[in-house]
Amino acid sequence: MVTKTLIIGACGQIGTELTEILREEKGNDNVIASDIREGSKDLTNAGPFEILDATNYDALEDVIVHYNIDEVYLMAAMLSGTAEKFPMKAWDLNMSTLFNALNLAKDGKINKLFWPSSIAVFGPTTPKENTPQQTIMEPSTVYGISKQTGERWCEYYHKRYGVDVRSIRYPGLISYKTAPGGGTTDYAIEIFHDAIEGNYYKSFLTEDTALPMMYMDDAIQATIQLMKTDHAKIQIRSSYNLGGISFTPKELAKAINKRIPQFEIDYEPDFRQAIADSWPSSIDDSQAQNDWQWKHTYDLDAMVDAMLKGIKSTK
Ligand code: AKB
Repeated sequence: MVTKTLIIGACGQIGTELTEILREEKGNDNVIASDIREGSKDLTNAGPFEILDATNYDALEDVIVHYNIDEVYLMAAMLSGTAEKFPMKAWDLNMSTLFNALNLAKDGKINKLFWPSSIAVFGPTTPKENTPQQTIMEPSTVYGISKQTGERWCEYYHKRYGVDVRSIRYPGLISYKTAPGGGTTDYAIEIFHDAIEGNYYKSFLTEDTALPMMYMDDAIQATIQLMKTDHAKIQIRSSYNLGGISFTPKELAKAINKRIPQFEIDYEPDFRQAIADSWPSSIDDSQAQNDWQWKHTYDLDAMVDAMLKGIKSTK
């Protein structure tokens, strides 16, 4: 029997592509997309869609009961850059949606929950290179604090109540189908649009700021793979490190330059530089490799080719 899946934040950067792939796998009617706002017609017309404010427990419960939902992907969150501007709003959104979903799982209304964490759980005192799964975590951003706290609660709900919650610490995610919103790693997406439109990009991070990144196809594969993994194999109930590729704005610009020789870049760091400086530059994901055989596919060149081709195809 095919189970029913609910995606919260389905119109966002990850949600859009996750909904598309899960609908291909499970059939359109078995994947209920939801968001606080209307998304693209492609997404809302292809299968069931609900306007849903997941900070509202009753509204979330109604949708879950109405569609007899088995598993939930909770992809709604306020990202690092925006969260620094609206700290309380970010805390409220990021935590209340998680608690609502965890409590519904605890009460047996859903069987499985995916919740995204981030490399933002790490902070300035964390080892920067090849950051291990278990290490010092003293995040200095509002977003990072909310994600670290969320991880603790996920593990607690699993240990105390047996909730089947699974999570990944996403690196910066790079995609062209839906614009990201308010992240520090967003430069690595903007740069492609500006390179194609005007051969020029002004980076808000310095040329040598290395950050862990991943092409969206890999991130979606990882997410679905983790959710399909046998319960007994999942050793980590806080959140799994996921590595991907690591590069600086200068290295990315050079890779774009090879394909668009006229492309030029300048650097004018803003408040997001401090956020990036507090994060790791590369991640050790051996625990995910061991527990659920994770392996990424896209390297820097493959990602750059896919982005340029993808953006051009939407013009
Ligand atoms: C952000 O930059 O805030 C996100 C993230 C790394 O979680 N992309």
